[in-house]
Amino acid sequence: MRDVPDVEAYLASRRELVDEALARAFPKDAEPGVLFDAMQYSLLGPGKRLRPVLCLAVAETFDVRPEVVVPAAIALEMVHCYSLIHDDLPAMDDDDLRRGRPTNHKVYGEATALLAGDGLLTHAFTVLSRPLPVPAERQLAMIRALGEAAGPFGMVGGQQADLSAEGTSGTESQLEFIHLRKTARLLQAACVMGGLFADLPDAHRSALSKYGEHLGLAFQMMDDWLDVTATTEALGKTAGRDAALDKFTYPRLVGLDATLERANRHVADACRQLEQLDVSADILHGLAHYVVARRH
Ligand code: GRG
Repeated sequence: MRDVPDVEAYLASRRELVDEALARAFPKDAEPGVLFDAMQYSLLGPGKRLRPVLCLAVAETFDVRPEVVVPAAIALEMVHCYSLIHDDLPAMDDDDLRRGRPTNHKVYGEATALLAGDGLLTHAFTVLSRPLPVPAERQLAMIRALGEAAGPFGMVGGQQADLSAEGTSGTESQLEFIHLRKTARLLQAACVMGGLFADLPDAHRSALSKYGEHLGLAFQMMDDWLDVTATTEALGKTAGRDAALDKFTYPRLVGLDATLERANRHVADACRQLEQLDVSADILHGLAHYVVARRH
């Protein structure tokens, strides 16, 4: 029987590594001060750090030292954090609470929140393009993976589709179109980028990419499920927001139980991909299960 890895301990230790690197990402005296304050207010807030941890975990599965992976890990968190800041803006989901604290625009105003998001998005690519101890073509592939996941074929496209679907209903494949882009692509990119730190055959890269996609779809289903079942205190963001905005979600389309069942199916599919790798991938199994076990 497979040993159950201590995923909580792994998450805690790698979050610490990521948090330390994020805290060092910008010089203390950078100007204009208000912009850097706004960027760091959101970036250093208490997030789960799932995208950077996934990137580290994939690389470590192939014996890459985590310290080497840190620039890619923090670039992922910067892109994620930008998306949260913009997602919370009045023109988007108009939310007051994120990571248990007032949203960026509530503290710094809309214009600075927009710029803080822009600053994090663009700086992520500066960080990721600094010299790394990997062949240039693999580093270029990392930059491309992050750009594709964040851009119009990924998160930005998913956000537009999500906004356009408010107040409507549709088919399950239309909902999957949104979730794939809005959420899964960035989690998938985290896995692909982690794999690019190692010299792997194409079959392994493809398995890691599919693992990330299934995990990402499960993650967004759980996000929808938690929005209905968890409290604002547990989530650190306003619970019930999807219903308030009349969002097109899995609980609305198929109900709570079927949402959970589909999320578990994607986790099983994600784990099946790991069988293609020639190494033991216990932490990656554990992280896939964490996605459905999490309660915030
Ligand atoms: C370009 C103006 C402009 C806006 C784009 C791309 C975008 C805004 C928004 C992305 C859509 C988005 C926020 C999707 C939701 C993904 C999701 C479930 C986020 C929550 O992730 P967690 O739970 O958050 O990992 P923490 O706080 O733990 O990091």
